[in-house]
Amino acid sequence: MRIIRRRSWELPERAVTPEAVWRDRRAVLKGLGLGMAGAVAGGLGGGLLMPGRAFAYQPGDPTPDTPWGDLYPVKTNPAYADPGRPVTVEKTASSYNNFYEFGTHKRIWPDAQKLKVQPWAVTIDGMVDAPQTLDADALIRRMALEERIYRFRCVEAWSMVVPWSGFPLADLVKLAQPKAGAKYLRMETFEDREMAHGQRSIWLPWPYVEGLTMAEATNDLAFIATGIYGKPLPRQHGAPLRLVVPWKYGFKSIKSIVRFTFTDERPVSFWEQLQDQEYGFWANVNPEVSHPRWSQAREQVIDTGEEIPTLKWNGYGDQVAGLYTDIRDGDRLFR
Ligand SMILES: Nc1nc2c(c(=O)[nH]1)N[C@H]1C(S)=C(S)[C@@H](COP(=O)(O)O)O[C@H]1N2
Ligand SMILES: [Mo]
Repeated sequence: MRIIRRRSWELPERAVTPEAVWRDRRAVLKGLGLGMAGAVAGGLGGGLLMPGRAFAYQPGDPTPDTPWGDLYPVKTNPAYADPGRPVTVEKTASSYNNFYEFGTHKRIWPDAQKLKVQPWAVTIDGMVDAPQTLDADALIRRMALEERIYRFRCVEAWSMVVPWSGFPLADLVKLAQPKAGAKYLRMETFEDREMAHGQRSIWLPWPYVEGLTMAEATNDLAFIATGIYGKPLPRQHGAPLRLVVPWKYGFKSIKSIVRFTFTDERPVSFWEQLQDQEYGFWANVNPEVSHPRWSQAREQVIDTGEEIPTLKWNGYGDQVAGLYTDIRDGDRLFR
């Protein structure tokens, strides 16, 4: 067993796990006659320990078993070449992840290697003229790929800067040909309790779901990442394709998507269903609107632990602030 020391920028899990989850977890464990001792053995402390097994793959290595690897690296879009901050060290970004399907801690990368990424069916359905199911490989090959370096701000007050490869979400919307009545895009992650042990947690509302308005989904910043650091997306980052919406808190950037559904009903997202007061639908970054349990004024850079001020819209206001001028949701726009 190797003990991973917690770095200064890593909040203890109990500080960031939604209270509702904790309450429910205790209730469930009590019901099962386990109590907290069982809970700890069952993995609440698992964030600090990693299996001693030797993994052939290590963070930063080429992504194993991804036949679409020949597509990368791709050309950087000059509009998104300068994030104004140093790019996060690749190994840091790919060994500190949030992916509840594989555990509630940040060291999920070894477990996430269980994710089978081929074949991977992607379904586009709902209020569209061109409903279709196609393999991720075919979808990715159809799209014009580019690289974009984005700032990324998690609701837990840490941040990174990474070069994503992929395509604008607007291009997928074009492919789908939504009907005039479609108002939202709902996205859903895979569901497979054998592959992803985190999905055996009955207190979490699987599958992971996220949603955007059509105006958000077709904004130029909204991006489907299929790669990172010039390689196909590693499993822990949400292979084979995940959303990136850098003006919103990180939980909106749903991983390992299997379904895009166009709808006239506002989707209820995974975190919203668990704890609506803390993790709402809009979740736009704003240093002036605190999370109910911590300030959002500053963020810790995951490489260095340096604390920097958080920017409204994560610094992307020129491109996105206009999307919200007619929405009267007050502070709810920022939570
Ligand atoms: N399916 C799924 N998508 C998810 C999550 C998750 O638990 N499951 N976590 C979210 C959160 S809270 C964050 S901060 C980012 C982390 O992305 P990264 O691990 O690639 O940095 O993924 C988001 N997408
Ligand atoms: Mo997050």
